[in-house]
Parts: sequence; C-alpha cells; structure tokens
Amino acid sequence: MQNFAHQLSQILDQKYILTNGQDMAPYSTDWRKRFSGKALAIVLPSSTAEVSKVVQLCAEHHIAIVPQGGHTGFCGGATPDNSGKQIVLNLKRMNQILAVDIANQTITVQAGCILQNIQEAAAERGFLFPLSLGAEGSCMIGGNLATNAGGTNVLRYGNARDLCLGLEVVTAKGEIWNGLKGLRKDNTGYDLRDLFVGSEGTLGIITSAVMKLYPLPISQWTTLVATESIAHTIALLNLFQKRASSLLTGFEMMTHESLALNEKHFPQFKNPLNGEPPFTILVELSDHESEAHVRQLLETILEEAFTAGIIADAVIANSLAQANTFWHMREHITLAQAEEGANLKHDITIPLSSLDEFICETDGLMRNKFPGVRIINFGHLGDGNLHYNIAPPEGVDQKTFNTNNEKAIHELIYGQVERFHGSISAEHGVGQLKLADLRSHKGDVAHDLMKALKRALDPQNILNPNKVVSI
Ligand code: FAD
Ligand code: 2HG
Ligand code: ZN
Repeated sequence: MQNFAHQLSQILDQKYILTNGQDMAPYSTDWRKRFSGKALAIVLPSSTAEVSKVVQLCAEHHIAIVPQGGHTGFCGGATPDNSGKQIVLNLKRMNQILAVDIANQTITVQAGCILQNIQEAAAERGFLFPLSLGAEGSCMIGGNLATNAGGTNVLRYGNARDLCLGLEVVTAKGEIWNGLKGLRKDNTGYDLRDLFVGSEGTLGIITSAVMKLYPLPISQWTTLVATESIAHTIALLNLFQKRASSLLTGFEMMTHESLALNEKHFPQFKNPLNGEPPFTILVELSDHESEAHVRQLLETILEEAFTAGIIADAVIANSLAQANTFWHMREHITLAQAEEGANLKHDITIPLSSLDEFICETDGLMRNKFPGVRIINFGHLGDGNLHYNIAPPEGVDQKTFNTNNEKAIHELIYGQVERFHGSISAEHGVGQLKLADLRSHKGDVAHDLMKALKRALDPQNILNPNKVVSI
C-alpha cells in the first residue's frame, strides 16, 4: 500500500490526494446523509491524462475506484464502501468548458463542470442547455451522464442520454476512448456512448462530453392548475400535447400532501390555488414566436380545460419572479423531505395509461397496511415519473419507522410497479440502494447480459464494484 501511495504522489501533487479523515469526510457521505463510507484516499485529478494514470495504477494494485461528481445522487452510487480500501476519484477540478460550436449547436465540457455553469455558458451565447434539476447548482455533468439524469425538461428535450452527442471515457485499463466527434448520425457498430451513459461509473470514467444546445425560447409562461384526479390530470396533459405540441416544456404534479409538507418547512411557498386541491399541476410553455402568442395559447387551452371540467382553478404567473416562485415551490419538496428526515424514496415510472389506477390502488394499499403514513407523491408526471416517497405518520420517529417498515414498504410499492409494468428507477439510477432489487426487476436474461458487459469491460471489477450489478 505504501508503494501505491508513493506512485500516486508521482502522478498528482500531494495536496490533491486527501487521506486525512476530516478532509475525506465531505466526499464520504452523500447529500441525503443516507450513505457513508470510509475511503483509502480522495483523489482529485485535473486532466484526462491524470485520470488515465490513476486508473492504470489502481489496476496494477487491484484497488477499486469510486468515481464522484457533485455527490448529489440518491442511490449511494458515489459513496465508497466501509473497507477503507477504495479510492474516491472526484472530478471537480476538471471543470472547463472546452468549446461551444455555434454551427453544430453543441457544447463540449469536462466531466466536472457544474450543470448550472453549463446552462449559463450556453445562455451567454444565446443557447439553451435544457438539462435542469433541483441539484443543478452542485451536480456535475459527468454525474448527470453517469446516472442518465432526467429533471424537469425531459418531456420536450429528453434526458441526459438524449442530450449527449459524444463522450471521452477512461476505461478500466486506463485507456482513453475519444468519442467526442459530436455527430448526430453515426451507425458504426455498437453504441459505446449509450453504454457508458447511465452506467453509474461501473464501466468507465467519463472525462468529457459533447452536449446538444437549443435556441433560447423568446418567452416562457408558467401556470399552476388545480385538478381533482389523476384521470383529469392526464386529460389535461393530453390537451396541452394536442394544442401546444412542442411548446409544452414542463408538466409537473404535486399532491396536496407533498405541498403540505413543503409549507410546513417553507411557509413562503403557499399554494396560490383555491381550496387545497388534491393535485396541483405546474405547466410551462416555451415559445420562439412571441410573448403574446404563447400567452394567448395558454389562456385558450386553460379555457377549454375549464369548459371540459378537467380543471378547477388556475393561476398564471404574472411575472418572471412569480414563475420562479412556482418552480421553487416544486423544487423545494425534496428539501422539505430532507428537513423532515430521511424518508423512503421510490423513483418510479408507470405507463401514463395506468397511472390513475396505479395511484388509486397503491395509495389505498399503503394507507390500509401502514395507517397514518404520509405519501409524498410528486414528480415529472408528463414522463410518467413519480417520486412516490413515504414518510412516517406525523410524530412517529423516522428512524424507528424506517427500520421496522422499509422492507415491507419497498415490497409493496415495487410489487405494484411490476403489476403495472413500470420501472423501479426512472431517473435516479440503481447505485447500492437498488442493487438487490435489480435482478428480479430486469429478469434473469437482462441481468445476466448486464453482468457479462461488466465482466467484459472491467474484468478486475475495480470500477465502482457492487453498484448497479455485483459480479
Ligand atoms: P454523483 O452523485 O457524484 O454520482 C452519481 C453516480 O455517477 C455515481 O454512481 C458515480 O460513481 C457516478 N459518476 C459521477 N461522475 C462520474 C464520471 N465522471 N464518470 C463515471 N461515473 C461517474 N436527479 C434527476 O435525475 N432528476 C432530478 O430532478 C433530480 N433532482 C434532484 C434534486 C436535488 C435537490 C438533489 C439533491 C438531487 C436530485 N437529483 C435528481 C439526483 C442527482 O442530482 C442526479 O442523480 C445527478 O445526476 C447526480 O450528479 P452528481 O454529479 O452529483 O453525481
Ligand atoms: C425531483 O424531481 C428530484 O425533485 C428529487 O428527482 C425527487 O425528492 C425526490 O424524491
Ligand atoms: Zn425528479
């Protein structure tokens, strides 16, 4: 081990190799404080060449590597285990915007770029980089790609994978694969880019990426709408899809119970809709024509929805500040949950055609089996993606509740997900949180194929072992 430490210090300046417990602490516990571990060292490379050399050295010494970006992931993917034998390779020093190609409408960035910095760099040049999520001030594009992050614009622009045109990756042997051409069409065999996207650091280390840019919309209008049921909410979604088509850029759902928790911790976010509606829907339209055009369209659609009896109330944001408040209200639900205590997260997708039945049936089963629980159900309804999170009854100790009920609650919800042909991870990934659930969810054939890929690309099992699949 001493030899390893010495050789490591030949690759990076000693100040970028953290070994002191206090220095390592921020890199060893995730954002939710749900997972923590003990690393051998935290290594902070500044270039692809350094990443490559570190991986080669680790391969030589059979030392496992946990790639890490902003450490905001929800599934413990970026947290080391407790062995004290894994290094955490944090990419934060690789934070350069490498190029903006106006003609190709792309931006090339290093993996450690903070998502918000990429959005701002794009906006400065008149472009939209549409990936957007609550953690955008601290998550990094390498982590976004490794988890195939979703967020609030997927409905119109797709997830991280859809926005990616190329990658540079360091393999488990320490080789550098340069796939940064940024082509929109390239059918030359297996798609390596799409294999690394979503692989959560288990197949390679993403060091740079080429991402798509879009023209900035001229005008955006945000509205909050009250609905009485999920059936009405889906009718509203379909109406917006029919009338606004690609101008529909956001369709988020918040239940009354989610907003009540939000208001408990952030009283500034009071729902402006009348009468505490069961479902509050945030709809955003983005237009490239004119402000008047999109405002008129929004009003027409809302009128049609009122007449059809699909919606009960609506408030259109009358300023950018109010639109931002609506979005902050939505984004703060995650923060309110963290304030309340670590609840049980379920990041699921259900086909939209079954969503109503799923929620009615699952809510019923939950309330029956676990009386008094709070179902903090909200999410990207336009994508069929629910954050179906479970908090204990008011006043019950969170830790005790989770210890006693976590397994049974996961089983109930995942059982329902299978029954309705959904997914147990829509956007947050598998990490260590869902490692044990993956085989039964994917089925033996798919799971064995994943293991075969892992063995082929990382035969020594040094890249983020025991995350996603164990071999
Ligand atoms: P990390 O947490 O550091 O890592 C995540 C995984 O990627 C780990 O397995 C890690 O090993 C791997 N990894 C990291 N960097 C690399 C790399 N360069 N190469 C290879 N592997 C790597 N997620 C959503 O999808 N949608 C949301 O709306 C959303 N909202 C959020 C809101 C809040 C308030 C918070 C705290 C989180 C939210 N997340 C959301 C979850 C999280 O932000 C995303 O999963 C994000 O993509 C993780 O990025 P990160 O840089 O923090 O990655
Ligand atoms: C969001 O959509 C995030 O806000 C977080 O994906 C979801 O808190 C959650 O479970
Ligand atoms: Zn989400």
